[in-house]
Amino acid sequence: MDFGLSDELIAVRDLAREFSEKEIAPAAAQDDKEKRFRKELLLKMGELGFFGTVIPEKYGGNELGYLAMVLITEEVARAHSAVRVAINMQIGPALALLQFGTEEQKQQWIPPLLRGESVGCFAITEPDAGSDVAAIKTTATKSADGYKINGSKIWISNAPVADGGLVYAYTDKNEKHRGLSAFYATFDRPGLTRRALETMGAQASPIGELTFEDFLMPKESLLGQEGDGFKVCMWQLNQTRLNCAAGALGVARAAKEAAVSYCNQRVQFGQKIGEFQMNQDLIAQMIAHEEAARLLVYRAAWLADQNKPNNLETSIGKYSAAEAANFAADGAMKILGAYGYSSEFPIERYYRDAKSYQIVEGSTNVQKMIIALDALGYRKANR
Ligand code: GRA
Repeated sequence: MDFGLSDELIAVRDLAREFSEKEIAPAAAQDDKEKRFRKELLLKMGELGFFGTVIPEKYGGNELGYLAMVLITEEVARAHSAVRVAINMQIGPALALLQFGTEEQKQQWIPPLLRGESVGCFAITEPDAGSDVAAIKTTATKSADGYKINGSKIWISNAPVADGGLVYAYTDKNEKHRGLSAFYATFDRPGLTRRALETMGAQASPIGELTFEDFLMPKESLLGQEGDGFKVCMWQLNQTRLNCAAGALGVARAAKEAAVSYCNQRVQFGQKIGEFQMNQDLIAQMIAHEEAARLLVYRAAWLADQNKPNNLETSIGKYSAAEAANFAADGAMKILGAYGYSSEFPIERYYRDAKSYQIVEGSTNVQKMIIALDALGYRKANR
């Protein structure tokens, strides 16, 4: 067992850290306040190869691997969690195209996603279908001209700004999940209405509704075969879940760092507040949760790099990292008191952003369900 990172991975992590500290962190508070999506950040991250670590060179990637992806995302999220959402919106669609697309689809759509030129998204969730993906109602009707999409998606990250993305819709409603299909749609065509939605955290990551009304896509938009949609979706979610888990590690680390630093500065009752055992208890727990989650997330990434199944390990990592982020943000809030609660300091942002990790990419309960059903022998997670 080797817990060390290769020199190459250390260099990748350091590059991502330097970039995040210089280009993302200084504007994070303002971006959050103004709900500012910075396309130029996307282009810069694209240029640095941040979206291409799990994509072959022939499509514009650099093949550094899943562990590299996780290290980059953690650094970005430590600076600003909302920006790491943008990473997932590029990598998720690119990976689904790589895994299920035709050569033409890959060549056409992956490189602009990796460069950050084409802003991506994935449209799964609907008003009546969140955790229960098979319950979605959006339909894709085939005609001579292609597929006509009708239906409404909600809570879609990047909905207000995306140039295109993965859209999941039923081509055959009678076949239950086996009638679901996956599409890569470009949004530069009639029949799509967007509506931005407000949320508690991840303010600089635009989110909203996509309503499709007779939205016609060419037949070349279909990913894989008709009926492959559920498989594509579960596969895609396994990748984006891992990336999301890495984001939670970044938030956990940022909150812990702020708490430790404050403990070493703030004096009350004649001593630094780090001297108080109740604060030490919080710091120790933060560190133990964060480090345990990190090892779990890195293990899931390492398995992916070995081409081994990692659905179970990804769920365990995502669950643990989301809890670690929330524990750390909550603990930091307690330690910083009014300064933590104040919007002049980043803790309240960490706190708001941490919450999202218990909801997105499969809620905490969905992860627990996957883990427990596997343990009980009811439904294997790695298949
Ligand atoms: O045997 P079969 O042919 O009928 O196939 C079944 C099963 O083998 C079928 O799907 C297959 N399957 C899989 N195949 C490969 C199921 N899971 C997998 C897999 N991992 N890999 C139906 O299976 P089932 O077990 O009966 O499915 P289910 O009970 O309907 O659903 C399972 C589950 C709850 C896990 C699924 O629906 C799920 O993952 N739900 C969570 C949805 C989710 O994660 N949504 C996230 C939305 S996107 C988002 O949050 C964006 C955030 C952006 C960001 O911040 O990063």
